[in-house]
Amino acid sequence: MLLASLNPSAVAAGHDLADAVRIGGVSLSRSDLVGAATSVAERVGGARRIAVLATPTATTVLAIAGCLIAGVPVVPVPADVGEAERRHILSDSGAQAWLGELPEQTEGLPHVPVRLHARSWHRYAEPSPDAIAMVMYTSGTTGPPKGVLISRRAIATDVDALAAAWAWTPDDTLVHGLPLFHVHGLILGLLGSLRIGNRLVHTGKPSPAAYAEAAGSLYFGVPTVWSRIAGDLDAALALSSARLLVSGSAPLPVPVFDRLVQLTGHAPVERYGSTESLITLSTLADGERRPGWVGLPLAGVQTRLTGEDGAAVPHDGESIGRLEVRGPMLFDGYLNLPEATAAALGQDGWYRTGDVAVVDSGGMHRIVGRESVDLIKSGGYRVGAGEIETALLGHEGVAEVAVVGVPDDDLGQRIVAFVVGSAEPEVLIEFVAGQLSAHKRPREVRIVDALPRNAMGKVMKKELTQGD
Ligand code: MLC
Ligand code: AMP
Repeated sequence: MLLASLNPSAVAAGHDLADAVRIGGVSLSRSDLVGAATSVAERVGGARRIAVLATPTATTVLAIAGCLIAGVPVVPVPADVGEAERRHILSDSGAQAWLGELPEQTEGLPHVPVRLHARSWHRYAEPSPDAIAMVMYTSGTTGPPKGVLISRRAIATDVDALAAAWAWTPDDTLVHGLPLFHVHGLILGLLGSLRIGNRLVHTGKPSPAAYAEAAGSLYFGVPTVWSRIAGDLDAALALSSARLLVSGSAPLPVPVFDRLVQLTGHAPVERYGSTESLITLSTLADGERRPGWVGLPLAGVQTRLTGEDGAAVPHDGESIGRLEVRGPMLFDGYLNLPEATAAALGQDGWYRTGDVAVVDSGGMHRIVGRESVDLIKSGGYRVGAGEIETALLGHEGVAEVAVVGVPDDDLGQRIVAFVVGSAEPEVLIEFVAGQLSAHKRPREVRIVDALPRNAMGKVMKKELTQGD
């Protein structure tokens, strides 16, 4: 079973857990989860795809678990989604209804409510591991977000490999406050917990105070979260009683790693992955944790580095190459995009991550950066420059635009838009927040007279950020 801890026979035989999931002020026992999620399954069974507005609530947890019990692919929609992105996700995915929380605009789709107190004890057959569990939208360098097809097998094998790497067991209490519409918070945080059977405390937002108060054994965070905790003495001290602190989704700065060691007594475990590959590399609970390095391949994962000419790059700890990964946790392609799928995923099963890396002779990996300046990581969110540029060009006060990621102590990268035009910066920031999603809004808009272009007319983005 994908959600192994929700096995109705085991729960009936006394393997209940009173506070299996705590979220949004609601505590769900394991039998609440089985009964209410199976009742959801009965109402969506047979649907082709279902959209879930992934707010951090018990409703979202039951909606997603219910779809997975019924074998209906879920389309998680960002909780802060804007108009254009919502329309794109719904039309591209062909979702047939909203399940659970409702957005401001339903785009004409019917709504299936989730009833927290409904119960069903129907037994569903486990769907095939090949079946798609989820269509998760993620940014590329150009165009609108792509729907990544994630199978049940990918989720199960990834969670199991991480459990082995981190000694993650039902005895853990996992704490995190990450969004439930991306791999980190949803697949690892929520589905991982429902598979392994540990307690999950979702803090709503990943604030240092909420993490400190939750008294967990296992904590997940993006580097922005760890950097904020490292700057909050009380919160950091409270985490010293934890078992394992795990960082991922973006590079963890070495000074933050060092500060966490100093204040909490724990060297954080770092792991690396993506929406397309799930998590493929990690340092180990009982192994070396090296600042600036993201670890070894998980069980079943192979990696390789290739040079500009396609030749293999040696694993000598210094030579830089394009990172490719292969393993059972990889995606099944992008929905409706055979060309983009072929460009990213070879016939031989290797996924071109778009990251450049070095590997040492012991198999330890360090991520050096991204191949393209047009994929930005801000607060752990992946944001395509092209997507924001297209949105801004839709505003009448914008004639030309270039979007870049500028180094930022808190967010890793800060989204900055350089605009030629007459619009006010604040108006443009709100415009993007309303069209795409609040987390994709530029934090800064700089109005300029012209953009630096090369002889071909292409904007020279590196020149734009030289002073930052
Ligand atoms: C919100 N705000 C706005 C706004 N919307 N201001 C102006 N205009 C708008 N439209 C305000 C909010 O009210 C809030 O104020 C403030 O801006 C900051 O809000 P925010 O943007 O939500 O929070 P911020 O502090 O910037 O977020 C940091 C963060 C967040 C770390 C909490 O970036 C985050 O949750 N990141 C996680 C991303 C993630 O999970 N990535 C995983 C991808 S999977 P106030 O007053 O309320 O503070 C992946 C695979 C892998 O990568 O390897 O894991
Ligand atoms: P996403 O699809 O949002 O999961 O983003 C995937 C990208 O996040 C990867 O291709 C990397 O660029 C980046 N990433 C994830 N984890 C790490 C990490 N531990 N260190 C550096 N970059 C990371």
